[in-house]
Amino acid sequence: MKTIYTDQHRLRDAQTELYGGEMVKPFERPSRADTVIAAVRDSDLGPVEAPDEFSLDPVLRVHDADFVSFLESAWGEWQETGYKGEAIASVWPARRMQCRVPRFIEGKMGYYALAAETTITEGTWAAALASKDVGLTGAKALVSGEKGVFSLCRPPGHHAARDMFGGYCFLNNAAIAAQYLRDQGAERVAILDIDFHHGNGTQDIFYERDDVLFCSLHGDPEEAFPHFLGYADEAGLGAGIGFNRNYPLPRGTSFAEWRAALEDAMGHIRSYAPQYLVISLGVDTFENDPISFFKLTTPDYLTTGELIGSLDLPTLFVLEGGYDIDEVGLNAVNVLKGFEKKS
Ligand code: SP5
Ligand code: ZN
Repeated sequence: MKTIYTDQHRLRDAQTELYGGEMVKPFERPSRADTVIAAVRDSDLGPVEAPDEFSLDPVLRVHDADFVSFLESAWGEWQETGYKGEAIASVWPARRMQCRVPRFIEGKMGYYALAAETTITEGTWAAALASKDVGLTGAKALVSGEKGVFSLCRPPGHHAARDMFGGYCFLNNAAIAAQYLRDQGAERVAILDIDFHHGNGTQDIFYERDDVLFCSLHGDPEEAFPHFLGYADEAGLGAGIGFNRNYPLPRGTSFAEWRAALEDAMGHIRSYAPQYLVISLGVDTFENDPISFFKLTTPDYLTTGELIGSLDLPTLFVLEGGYDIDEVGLNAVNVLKGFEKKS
């Protein structure tokens, strides 16, 4: 299978993340993608290709225009204040306050942020744009008849909602790609999110729709980020009822338990009979991941890829999380290898 990749991801190089009350070096750092592309090149997976450039049109199909303008200008506006640090949200429209966009950047940061760990920096917007191009180029290759494509996206995307960034995400690469597939003529697209964290952004974008099925396996939001979405009773709204499925799983979840949830989700995907499948591929389910609590091992990712391949659907893999820098490449590539073996 082809891998779509660009070095432009390095433009996202934040120096700070708010973690446990400290400012630490971000877990979501450039070396993640460097490790993954090295593992792809070391494998016999197939060619690495550069992305095409797309306009903002496919982005505006899933994100609000004011949010997109905010992302574009936020770093410049933050710099104009004279603040010395990276742009960070510190105040929110909390309960019983006014949910409107203030003029000053500090207010805008809180309006558009869903979490404070993710700063905006020089180069963040350029990297986010390149990352969505990586996703869209993969989708385009599927439309041209490829069976499986790996979009090595960085920064990741699944936490980015219609009008919110956070969880290391700015533009929702998987959602943008899925919408593009719809706009190219597919009637039904399924998104299966296997990142450790709930794909709150993707759920938000498609929650009221029946043309995109969203299934997510993740750490129980009672205990895991993003805490305020991802519960099992979130089934969709309006036309979307029944087309959103969450599988919150407890601390210490083993592969056997995780696999049972995966197979249940796969059953729903099979009955939905989509033309395309988009996988939000996070490997922060790994036993040694520094910020997560599942217990998957490196060989489990091969099995995961085989299971996904057994759906026998044109499949786009979009990279999301995975923070054990030493193993993130091998684990991600194992999913892809497993898929190729089976499909
Ligand atoms: C794309 C993606 O994987 N985003 C994840 C963003 C998570 N950010 C907040 C992490 C807070 C982690 N708290 C973990 C406590 C572990 N001892
Ligand atoms: Zn994650």
